[in-house]
Amino acid sequence: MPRTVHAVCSHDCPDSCGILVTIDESGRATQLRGDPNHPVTRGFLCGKVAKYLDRVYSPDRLLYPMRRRPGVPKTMLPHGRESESFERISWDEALDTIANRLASIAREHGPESILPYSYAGTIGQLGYGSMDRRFFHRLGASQLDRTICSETGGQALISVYGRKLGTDTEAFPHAKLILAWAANIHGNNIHLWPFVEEARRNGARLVVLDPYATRTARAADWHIPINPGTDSALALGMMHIIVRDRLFDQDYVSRWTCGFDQLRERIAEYPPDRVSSITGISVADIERLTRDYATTQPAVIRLNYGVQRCDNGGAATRAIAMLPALTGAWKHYGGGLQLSTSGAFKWDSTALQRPDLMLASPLGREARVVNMSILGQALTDLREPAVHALFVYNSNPAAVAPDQASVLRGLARADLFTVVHEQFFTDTADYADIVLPATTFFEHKDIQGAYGHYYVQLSDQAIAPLGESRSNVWLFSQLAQRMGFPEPCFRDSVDDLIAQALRVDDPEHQHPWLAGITAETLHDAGGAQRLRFEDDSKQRFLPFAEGPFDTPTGRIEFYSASLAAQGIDPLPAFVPAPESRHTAASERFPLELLARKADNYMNSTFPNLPGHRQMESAYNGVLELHADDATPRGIADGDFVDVFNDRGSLALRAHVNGSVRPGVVAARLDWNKLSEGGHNVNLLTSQRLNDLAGGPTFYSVLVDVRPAASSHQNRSDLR
Ligand SMILES: Nc1nc2c(c(=O)[nH]1)N[C@H]1C(S)=C(S)[C@@H](COP(=O)(O)OP(=O)(O)OC[C@H]3O[C@@H](n4cnc5c(=O)[nH]c(N)nc54)[C@H](O)[C@@H]3O)O[C@H]1N2
Ligand SMILES: Nc1nc2c(c(=O)[nH]1)N[C@H]1C(S)=C(S)[C@@H](COP(=O)(O)OP(=O)(O)OC[C@H]3O[C@@H](n4cnc5c(=O)[nH]c(N)nc54)[C@H](O)[C@@H]3O)O[C@H]1N2
Ligand code: SF4
Ligand SMILES: [Mo]
Repeated sequence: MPRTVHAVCSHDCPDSCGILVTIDESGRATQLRGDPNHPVTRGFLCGKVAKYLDRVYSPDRLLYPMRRRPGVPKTMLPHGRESESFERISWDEALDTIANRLASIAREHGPESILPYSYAGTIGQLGYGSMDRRFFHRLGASQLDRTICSETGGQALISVYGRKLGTDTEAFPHAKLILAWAANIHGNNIHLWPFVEEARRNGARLVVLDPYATRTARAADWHIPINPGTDSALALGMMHIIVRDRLFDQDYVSRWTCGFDQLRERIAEYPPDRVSSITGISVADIERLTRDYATTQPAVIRLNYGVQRCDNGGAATRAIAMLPALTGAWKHYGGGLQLSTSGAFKWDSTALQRPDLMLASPLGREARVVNMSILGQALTDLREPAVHALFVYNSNPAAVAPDQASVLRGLARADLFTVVHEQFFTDTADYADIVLPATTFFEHKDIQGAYGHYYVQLSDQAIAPLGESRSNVWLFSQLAQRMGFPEPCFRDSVDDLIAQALRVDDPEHQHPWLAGITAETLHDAGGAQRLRFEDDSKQRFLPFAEGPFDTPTGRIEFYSASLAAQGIDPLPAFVPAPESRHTAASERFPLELLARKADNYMNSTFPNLPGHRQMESAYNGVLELHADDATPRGIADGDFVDVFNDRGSLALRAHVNGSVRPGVVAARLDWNKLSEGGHNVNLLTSQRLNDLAGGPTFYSVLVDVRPAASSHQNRSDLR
């Protein structure tokens, strides 16, 4: 008899879908579908994960450990022929080699010369950060500051509200106005869409603020294409009008916020005409948007992380986050703002990750911190303490990290010992000394929260690991034992770790929202349980309807003294990005590049699968630009072009279309080795960090475009 297992999609997506996997008698997964009982998944999956059997059972899966053959230089390898440069070894040999090399590197250069590099290949709690963190803490390795995605936005939200909470996805049908602000709902967050549609059937309007005409923007009632990197100015300008016209909620503001007087002074600097010239939005539209927003209740903002991938991104996120505090939108069910819901999941991450083990390491203190968004610098700066060993898992930095030329120069170092734990031969695996095979979420057990809903889920193991692939937990537990780490925590099982994450053995200190939730109750509930909010009997969770708030003042902070203490502007302001139309740099490189994600991939996950590649075929290797920029440069639709700045030159095909306005161009993430010329769009992005928490600036990039050099004209089409 076939059986069904509840798993959870562990890709880095707000939706964290519940998935039912059907398994036949032989133990093979034959089908998957969205869990019809999960209130947010609602029985459907996105296009990329609906085809997940193609990924799990791909003939290209890494199935056993390998090492680089002697004498083979570190460089990009031809797709499909990577294994020719590597030879198969046993797990025993792989683990021994790694343990010995890490030990000798730690002895010679100090343990901080070892750098773990991981991000969100899986967002399961155990796979994302548990045994791996214990291992690197005990080793005394450098700590990684995981800034590449959402740290700026998260810190910005916390600076205003103290916590990463937001409007419940299930409340959206009650909204009467929805602003999708830098939120590509169709592409990146599809399970919000049915709730948006329900709201619209109830009379709500959808307004999209995005420099790119996403499918969401095209389906909206109103698309406002804002100039990239200027959202702080728009939000400050909206607050200017709200205060000018006395449209703010006096009671909510005086009861729950602080810093209103300072804010009032700041917004005086943002009258509509100035904001219009910065943002490219007409004064009439700014006035109309603001009046709609401030006079409609419930009004909700779906803010996503697009705005904080700019130099001014921290301030922009702060300014936008202040809007519902000014209008009191939080009081209304269906109003407020959602950037992330992740702060509601109060896992015991100290127990999972054991930062105290750093003190038991040879270092005997907290290790130095390396910002993952400047990996290129970290690998190419050879002054001690330099990085001598790099351990990559849950990530593909050769493709996703900014300033790719610098990253690849670092990865190509013959003296750098690199281990890559992966499901596929990625752009990063090409540069490894040792490649280790990793499981997919079908093949291991985990527990997971979400950043787009409020359900805890258990992801059961659906099938046996393919080949010799092993989970992150298994790998780091084994390595710890080879290194001779005596602490019993390195022998904890997956079930032990799940219980620790939930604090099952310590109910007194369990957060009330997790009270009573265990692996068993999750199992009995069919895999998913809603967090146990107080007063949630009607499931009407209002995160910020009233205080006190978890900020230093206990109030919503328009003015942040703690930011001031860090030397950061305590109030949001518009500061133009060094690479933008507002600065002299645009005289040399006049076009603003959006180095985007692909709708049918997940960052750099999926482009190597033929079916997924086919779904994305209209955009693979494409530069989208406006006719006003193409025509004067002698570029026609379909022409090959070189897109360049001081960091590199990329060979793409021009698509002259209506997705971007004059002055803005767009291209999407792909694998380097599947791209013409061997580089993706991160060849053009920079290692400049933004204004808060050291985030990257993927969306503040200047380039120019010219017809491709003639030698490039006859190339074959993309693979
Ligand atoms: N299909 C798919 N889904 C994904 C991902 C994927 O790669 N593919 N990635 C996942 C990950 S890692 C994350 S973090 C989430 C992120 O989800 P989002 O934060 O939604 O991701 P982005 O696509 O970076 O940005 C959203 C939108 O912001 C717009 N934008 C860029 N610059 C600006 C600006 O200055 N102002 C404004 N107003 N808008 C701007 C972009 O054009 C884009 O349409 O999505 C996840 N889901
Ligand atoms: N130009 C540009 N660059 C970007 C972005 C952008 O919008 N534009 N977005 C940025 C953002 S928001 C993010 S989050 C980062 C994402 O960067 P990454 O977190 O590196 O994400 P992926 O590219 O999806 O790579 C994840 C890798 O983990 C592997 N993996 C999956 N599950 C497991 C597992 O259980 N164990 C192990 N060992 N490996 C596993 C997958 O096979 C995949 O190759 O990229 C950033 N880079
Ligand atoms: S990628 Fe997102 S939408 Fe797709 S199945 Fe996974 S969680 Fe759901
Ligand atoms: Mo991300």
